[in-house]
Amino acid sequence: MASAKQQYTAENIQVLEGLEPVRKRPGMYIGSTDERGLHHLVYEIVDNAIDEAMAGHCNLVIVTLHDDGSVSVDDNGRGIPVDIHPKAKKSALEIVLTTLHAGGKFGGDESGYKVSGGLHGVGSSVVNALSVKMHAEVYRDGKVWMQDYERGRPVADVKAKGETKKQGTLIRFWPDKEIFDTLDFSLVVIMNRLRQQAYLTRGITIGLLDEREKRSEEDQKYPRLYRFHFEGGISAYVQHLNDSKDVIGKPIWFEKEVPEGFVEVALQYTRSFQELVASFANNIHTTEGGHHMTGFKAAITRTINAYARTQSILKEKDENLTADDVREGLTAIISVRLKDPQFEGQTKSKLGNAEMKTAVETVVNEKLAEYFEEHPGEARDIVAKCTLAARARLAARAARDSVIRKGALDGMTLPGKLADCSSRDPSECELFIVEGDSAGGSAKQGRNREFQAILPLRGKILNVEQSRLDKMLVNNEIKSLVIALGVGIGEVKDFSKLRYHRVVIMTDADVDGAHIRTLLLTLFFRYFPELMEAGFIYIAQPPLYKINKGKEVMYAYSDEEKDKILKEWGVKPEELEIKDEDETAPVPEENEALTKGAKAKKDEPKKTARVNIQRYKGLGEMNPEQLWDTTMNPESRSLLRVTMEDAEQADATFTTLMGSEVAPRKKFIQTHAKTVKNLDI
Ligand code: TSJ
Repeated sequence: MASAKQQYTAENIQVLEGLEPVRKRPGMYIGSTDERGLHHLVYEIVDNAIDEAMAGHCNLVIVTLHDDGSVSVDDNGRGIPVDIHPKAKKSALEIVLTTLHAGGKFGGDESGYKVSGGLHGVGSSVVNALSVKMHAEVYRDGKVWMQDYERGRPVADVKAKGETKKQGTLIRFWPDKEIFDTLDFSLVVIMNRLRQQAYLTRGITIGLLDEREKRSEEDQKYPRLYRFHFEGGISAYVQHLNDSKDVIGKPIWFEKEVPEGFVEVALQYTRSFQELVASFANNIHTTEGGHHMTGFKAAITRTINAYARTQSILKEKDENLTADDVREGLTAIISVRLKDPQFEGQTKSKLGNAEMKTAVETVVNEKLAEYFEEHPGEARDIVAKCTLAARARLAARAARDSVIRKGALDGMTLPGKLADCSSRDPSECELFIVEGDSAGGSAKQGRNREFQAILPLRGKILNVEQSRLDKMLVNNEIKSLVIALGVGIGEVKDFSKLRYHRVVIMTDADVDGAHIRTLLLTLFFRYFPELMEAGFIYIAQPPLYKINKGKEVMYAYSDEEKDKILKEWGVKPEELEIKDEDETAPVPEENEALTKGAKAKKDEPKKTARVNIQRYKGLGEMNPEQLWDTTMNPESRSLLRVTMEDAEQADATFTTLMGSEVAPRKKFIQTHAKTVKNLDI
C-alpha cells in the first residue's frame, strides 16, 4: 500500500532502538511494575485501536481476558501495514512491535494530533518487551498475516497464513511474571477504563469479555461480557454523571477543529451545588487540570457575565459573577486533542501546553454565546442559577460582615466568662477553651493564673448551632472566643493583637467532645487559618483512665497505655472491672481530705486485689489538681499541635456531618438569603 509506505519512511521511524532498556527498567516506560503497571499494558494496546477509530477507520474494539493470563485486543481497522520497509528490510508490523518509539503513529503527519497520549508515550513495543509471549495477526487485503514474539523478540518473520474476508488487527500478549508483581487483571479496573474511553470516542463500540475461570471476589460481582457504545460521546458522559440530579436543560455540546488541534466540550447545569468538571487531553484524564481547563473556566465566566449584562439580568451596579459562581452545579467534560501533549505536575496529569488555553477559551466563548442566543429560555435558567450562587456568596459575606464590621468587636470588653491570665506577654500566654461550665470550674481552679486563661464554652449551644457556621459568628459563645483571641475576624484581622500564642482546645473524650472539637477546628480552619499555620492551635490530651494501686496513681491516655500499665502491675485486663466515674460516689473537689477518703474507700471492696481503674468520661470528673497534673501542667502534660491537614480533615468531617450535600453551608445561606439585609441583585 502506497500510503503505508509513506507512513513508514525512515524519517517517520525516528528512533530505532532495541528493547533491552525496557526490560532493564520497566518502571521508566510504564510507571511501575505493580497492578497499575500491569493494567497499563492493556491500555497501551487498546489506545492503538482507538487511534485507528479516531482516524475514522474502525468502529469496533474487543478486549478479551483469557483464562491463561493473556489479554487480546482486536479491532476492525485497516490492519497494521505488513509491507517490507526498504531500509530496515523488515515488515512494518515487526517494526511497530519491536522498535522503541517507532511507528507511523508517532510521526508528524497532518493528522498527527490524533495520537494517543499514552501516559508515558510508550507503545506496543514496550508491551511486547514486557510479555513472555506476544501474538500478532493482521487481516489485510484478503490475507491473514502473523508473527509471534518472545520477550519482544520475533520468533520468525511475518508470514501469511491464509485467506480472510476480515479487516483489522489482533494482538494477544502474556505479561511476564519476571517483570510484574502480580499478573491478575481486574475486570472492574479495565471495565472502567474502557467505558471512559468509549464515552470519549463517540460512536465506537468497545466489547469486553472475561473468559477467566477464576475471578477475583470483586470481579465476580460483575458479568463477564460488556459492550460500551455511546452515540452521544461526552454529551452522554455528562448525562450519565447527572443521572440522579435535577438538571437544567439538555447537555450543551460542541466541537471544533482548531490550528492547535481539536476541542470538544459538553456541559450541563444542575440545581445541585456540586461542581463536576473533568478535562481530558488525547483521552487521558488530566486530573490536575491545566491550560485547557483554565481556558474553559475563563470562557464560561466571561460568556455568562456577558449574556447576563446584555439581557440586563445583571444591572450596571451589580458586580460580575465570579468563576466560582458560574461553576456551582456545573457538570462538564472538556476533551482536547493535540500533537505534542505535555503532561506536567505532581502526577503528570496537568496539561502544560499553554496554547490550549486560548484554543479552548475561543471555542467555548463563541459556541456557548451562540447556544445562549438560540436557547434564550435555558440561558435565562442558567444565569438565574449562577446569580443565585452569587447571592449566596454575598449573603455569606454579609453575615460575616455583620459580626466583623470594623468596631463591632473593638468596643467590646472581654467576656465575663473568660478567666484571663495576669501576664500580658502573648508569647507565654495560653488560652484553654473548655467544654462546659463544670470542667471550666475545675480548669479555673487548677490552672496557673499567671499565664493560663480559661474560656468555658457551653457545649449545648454549639451543638444546636452545628450546621450554621456563618451563624456561629453571631453566636455569643463564638463571639466571646473571637474577642478573647483579640485579633478580630474577616477583613479586619490583626494578628499583632493576638493575646495568646497557645490556644488549647480541651474537650471531653466522648462523642460530644469530638463534635465540639471538630466544630472549633473547622472554625479555626475557615476563619483563622493563619493561627493554624503558625502552629498556635493545640488539642489537650486528658487521660482516659486513672489506675491506682494503693497510693500509687497512674494515668493512661490510651487503651494501649492502660494495658501496658496493667501488665507492668501484673494484672490481667480480664480480671478487672472498669468503673465509670459516675457509678461511684461523686468526688467532692474542694475538700482534699474527703477526696482522699473517697479514694481509699473505693480501693477496699475490689476483689481483684489492689488495682483499681477508673474511666474518665468527662473533664468535669477530674478535680482541679488532677486536671492540672494530667492535662494542663506544662511540665507533665502533652499537647497535640494541630496541623493544616488535621483541620482540613475536620472541615471535611464537619461538612459530612451536616449531610450529603456538598455545599450545605451555602444552601443554608441561600434559603435564608432573603432575610439578610443590604442584598440587592
Ligand atoms: F500497535 C499495536 F500492535 F499495539 C496495535 C495496533 C494493537 C491493536 C489492537 C491495533 C492496532 C492498530 C493499528 N489498529 N489499526 C492500526 N492501524 C494502523 O497501524 C495503520 C493502518 C493503515 C495505515 C495506512 O496508512 O494504510 C496506517 C496505519 C497507522
